[in-house]
Amino acid sequence: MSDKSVDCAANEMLERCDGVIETAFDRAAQIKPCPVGADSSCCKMCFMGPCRLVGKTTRGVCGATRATVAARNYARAVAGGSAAHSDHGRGLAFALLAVARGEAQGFRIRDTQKLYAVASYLNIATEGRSVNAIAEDVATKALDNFGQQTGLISYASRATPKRQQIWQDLGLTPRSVDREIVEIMHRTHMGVDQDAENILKQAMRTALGDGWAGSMLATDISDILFGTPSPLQSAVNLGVLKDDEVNIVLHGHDPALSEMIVAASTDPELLAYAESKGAKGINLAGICCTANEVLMRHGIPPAGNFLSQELAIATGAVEAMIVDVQCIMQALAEVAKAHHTRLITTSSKAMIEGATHIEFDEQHAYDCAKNLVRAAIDNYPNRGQTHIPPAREELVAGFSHEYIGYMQGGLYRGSFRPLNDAVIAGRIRGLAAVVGCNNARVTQDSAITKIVRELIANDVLVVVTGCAATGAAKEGYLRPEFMDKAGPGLREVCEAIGVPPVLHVGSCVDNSRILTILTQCATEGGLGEDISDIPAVGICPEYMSEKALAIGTYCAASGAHVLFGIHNPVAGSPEVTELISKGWEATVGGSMEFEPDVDRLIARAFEIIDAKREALGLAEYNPNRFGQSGDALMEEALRATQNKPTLGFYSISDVSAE
Ligand code: NFS
Repeated sequence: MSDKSVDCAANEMLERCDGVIETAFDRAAQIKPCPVGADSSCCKMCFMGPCRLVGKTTRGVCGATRATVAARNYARAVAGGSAAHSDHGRGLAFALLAVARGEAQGFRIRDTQKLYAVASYLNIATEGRSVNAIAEDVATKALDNFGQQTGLISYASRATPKRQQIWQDLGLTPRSVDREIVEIMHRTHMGVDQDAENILKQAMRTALGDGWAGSMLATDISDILFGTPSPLQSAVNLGVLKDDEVNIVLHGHDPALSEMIVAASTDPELLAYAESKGAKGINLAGICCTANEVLMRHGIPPAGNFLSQELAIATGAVEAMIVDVQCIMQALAEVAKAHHTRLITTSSKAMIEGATHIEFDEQHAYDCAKNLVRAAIDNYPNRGQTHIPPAREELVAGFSHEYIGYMQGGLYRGSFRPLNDAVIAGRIRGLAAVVGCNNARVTQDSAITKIVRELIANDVLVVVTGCAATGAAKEGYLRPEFMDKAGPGLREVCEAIGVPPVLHVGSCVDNSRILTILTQCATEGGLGEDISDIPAVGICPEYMSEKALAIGTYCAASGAHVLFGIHNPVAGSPEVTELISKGWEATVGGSMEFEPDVDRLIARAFEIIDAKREALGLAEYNPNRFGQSGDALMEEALRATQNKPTLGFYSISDVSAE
């Protein structure tokens, strides 16, 4: 296996690019990461430095200690990540406002049930009011959550009572998204907050503003505007590109733009236009989290995850890569230049030299989307030689938290009871979320896939989001047949409910769905009274972005134990490393740990889950306890006892009895 990727399509493309087109994989090999910066031992907060706190140097010019420097760097990364997610949420709140006022061309409210649910969370009256009036109030209240100067974020009330109390006691409930981010920037300015623990507390408060406001509102408003996901089939990997159609790759994060392009791609006028240029149709595919947004709601196939973005263009088959914000490599412009691909930026917040800028404007959203699609079609005749790797894997996605409740009992009896019961009985050992990026410093998707495999083989139900979801999907882990690789207890539960053992719950902002799922498990009963009691773990094996740190931090501050791979970004300060792990565990019940060794990370995940089981007084996990149950065995037993069905049934009920 290549040390660059476990994805055969990526490896095939990398071989073709070798010596011809430079990629992130090449640059990662050429550039050694700065060891001082990697450990957060570098302080650049003022211009007396940068101060490198290494060797005998333990303080900067101003006297800042290693702990202060590491905590400030950590907090600033969390602020950056929270700002990115939350600004995305803010954009959607403005889009909802425009829709409610009839000012957003092409958009409409797709899920009124969700609008009512969100209105009720936000204490907005619905009785006897028009959908648009409710939507306008929801949007306005959502916008208040970003910028209000007084009060607290609305969704804090969606957390368990125990969690709300912890936040209140520690002063962690966010006031508003922007205020917490600004306060981090203030506190980490030269000469303000010098106390590592206090700085890290503000990092948690800011991250909670991301998780329970910015991201959660982004998810909710996306569902209101574009529909709440439910399971659907699709495919993944570079093989989803088509040789005889106009290929448009949607890359970035904002679903508002991509939704309109999905609509425009089926416009008869544009389909006819594509045909007039010799193409058989218009084919959409996604990269990064935009891919997950349009996959979850429309089944548009992802062409790949973060590290596949350059490789998609290198196929020579992409007429346009349309990008908005976040996780977009500047190098795309160079790769596009070497092919016919038009790299099109669409946000005033994200321009790239060498790209064409066609700004997306909600008031003329559909016209904008049509222009973008037309630009791609116009480029089809310029296509030269192509090479599309045949790799293409089937998948099932679309597991919103609403659907996960629904699948456990239907419309009227949907609940988390079956899941909780399965955990209590030990059929399911625990829950894990495998999330986050690719990182060019490690083999693409290697840690993600190994962790998912090991978890489900040991009866841990896994939810995935973001690039981790795409990585798992590329290896076929989101196919129902992957059930075969699950431990017998997990397999039986999945077969009974009719779901795969690895559930794709969405994009990176949809990690907020995981907060909701865990809160629902906690309030369902039997697994304690808060996220911190549940046998669950969050894992981000191949992180590279500040957003990942923000996510990890809001999960920890919500009571979850979180494990990151790659490298400890605060390794320069053992004190800060301790504060965010054992320190946070003691105060908020959750923690952040960094473990670059994948096997040790997996062992630690099981250790955390099993310790939570023990604390709840649940039976110790025993893989053989239900080892003889499950549909496959039932069929086998029935076959073996064809002439003695009664005996067969007895033996089956014996072994599956709890
Ligand atoms: Ni999230 Fe990482 Fe980016 Fe999505 Fe992928 S890199 S933190 S998973 S696309 S945001």
